Order: sequence, then C-alpha cells, then structure tokens
Amino acid sequence: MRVTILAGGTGAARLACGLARVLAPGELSVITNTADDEVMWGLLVCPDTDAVLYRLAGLFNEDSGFGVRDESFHALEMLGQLGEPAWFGLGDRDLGLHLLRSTLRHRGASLSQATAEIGRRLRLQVAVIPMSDDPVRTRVATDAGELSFQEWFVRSRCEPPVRGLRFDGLEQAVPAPAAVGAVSGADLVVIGPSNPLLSIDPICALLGPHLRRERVLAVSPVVGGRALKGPTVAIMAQLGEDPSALGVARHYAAVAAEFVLDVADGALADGVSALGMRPHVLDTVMADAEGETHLAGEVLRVWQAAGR
Ligand code: FO1
Repeated sequence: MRVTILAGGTGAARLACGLARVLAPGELSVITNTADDEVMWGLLVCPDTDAVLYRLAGLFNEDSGFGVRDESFHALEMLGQLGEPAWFGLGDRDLGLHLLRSTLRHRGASLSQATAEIGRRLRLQVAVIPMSDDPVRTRVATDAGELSFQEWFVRSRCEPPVRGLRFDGLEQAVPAPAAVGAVSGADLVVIGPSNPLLSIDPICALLGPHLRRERVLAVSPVVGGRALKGPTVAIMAQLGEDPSALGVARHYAAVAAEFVLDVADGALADGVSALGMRPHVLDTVMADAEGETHLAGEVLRVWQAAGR
C-alpha cells in the first residue's frame, strides 16, 4: 500500500517514523515543507527535511528537538569568536550533512536529487522528498517588520505576534517531480499533524492540484485546544483561525475527506462531519516510538475500514 505523508515539524516527522515501521520498504514517501529552509553561512539548512531524515535514520536529537544527537557546536563557537551572530544552533555533525548537500548541488543535483542521495547514503527505505526544487521562504510579518521564519522561530523565540505570513517564491515555484509522483501514485495521502498555516499550506499550494480529496486523510496537530509542539495554536489564533481541532478540519475540508482528531476532542466529531469530512477519533498523542507506531497503525486501519 503506497502512502505519502505531507510533513513539516515534529508531529508529522514522528508519524512518518511510525508509518515507516508499519509499511513495507518502499511503500512510504514523505514530502517535506521547505519554506522554513534558510541559507546560513552559504549552506542551505532544511530543518523540516533534515528532521525527517535524522528521525528515520535514528540520528535525531530528541533532547534539543532538532539536529543530530551527541552533537557539538565547535564550528558555531568559532563563528561566534569571529564576530558572527550565533543564535542559530548549527551543530558540527549537522554541518557535515549541509556540506554534502551543498557539494551535491554544486555538482548539479537538484534539491530533491541531493536529498534522495543523502537518504540513500543513510540507508533509508523511505523516499524523503522536498516539496519543490525551487526556493520558497516563509516571511513572518510582525509589528517590527518582516522576519525570516528562523529569525522569528529561533532568534525571536516565536514571541512577536504574527500579523501575516507569506511564502516568497511560491508563485514561481513548481513541485518537485518526485513529489508529484509520490502524491499521484499514492493509495493514501496523509496530511501529518503539522502546523496547517506554516507547514502544510505551502505544500498544498504546490501539490494541491495532484491531491484527490477522497484519498486524503488529515491528522489534527491540535489536541484539546493545544498544539503538542510548536506555535500552531498561537499562529492560528493570531491569524484569525479557530485554533481547535475543528478549526483545523475546516482548514482542510476542501482537500481531505477523512479527518483524525484526538480522543480529547471527541465532542467535535459531529462538527467535522458537518464539514463533509469523515471524523476518526483516535489517541493521537505520540509519547514515544510505540506511540508513533500505534497511531500509524490506527491511521491505516481507519483508512482501510473507510473502504475508499
Ligand atoms: N530550533 C531552535 O529552537 N533553536 C535552534 O538553535 C535551532 C537550530 C537548528 C539547526 C538546524 C535545524 O535543522 C533546525 C534547527 N532548529 C532550531 C529547529 C528549526 O528552527 C525548526 O525545527 C523548524 O524550522 C520548524 O519546524
């Protein structure tokens, strides 16, 4: 069964790991948001893509919530000593991956080709595919002006209220060919429990024309009115959207026929049905690898039971 998950941030990366465990090698593709990407000291850093690569490879740094485990920051310390701003925690092992990606791209590889090569070298049996080979960059409008996503998320610690979001380059960008193939060829497309506005909207803007609503199942990133990780609820509220699982369902009603919400939000199931979506009330909180595998298995079970 070919499954493709749209992923940005922690929740979707974890569900991708769960799906990788319950599906056969080669059955899973992960399409990652690249709007959080940013060039740092000449190297393209791809946080959402790299989090998926590292998690699938068993290299992820669970303590810090980004980058590689057992990391050191000697290069960053040197940059600081040389007067560079050191607010973005680029680790030494992480730099190794950025140097390879940069080298592959200098040799002519597209971003998706370079990512596929890195996945091969990490011996992954999952296709990790950036949504586009073209640059798309989130710009966060705040009262103090526009910030890049990493300036807002890391340097400003998500504190400035978000007055608006725009995705620089999105109009000119085209979806990565492998991403189109992964969506078109999927029996099931899962919209992962990611930030709908920051992570999923850019992917759907590019791949939406290739999505078939009856084959799309979305998982709410909001549980009991809270986001388990990251600024999802704050951003949805600041941009005038209902920061609840029902608000997320409304955001996805046009693209997804199936919607998974947490047992804490069971009372919202009727509201989801009223949107023309089929609700599935599951335990969506993934506390560990077992939780990831459990949710993945449940998602496939309810999908197969839906008989689409
Ligand atoms: N997040 C932080 O909160 N602080 C950091 O210093 C930081 C560094 C970093 C380096 C590489 C990388 O791939 C991700 C990094 N992140 C950091 C996470 C990143 O800002 C977010 O994961 C995504 O952009 C949003 O999901």
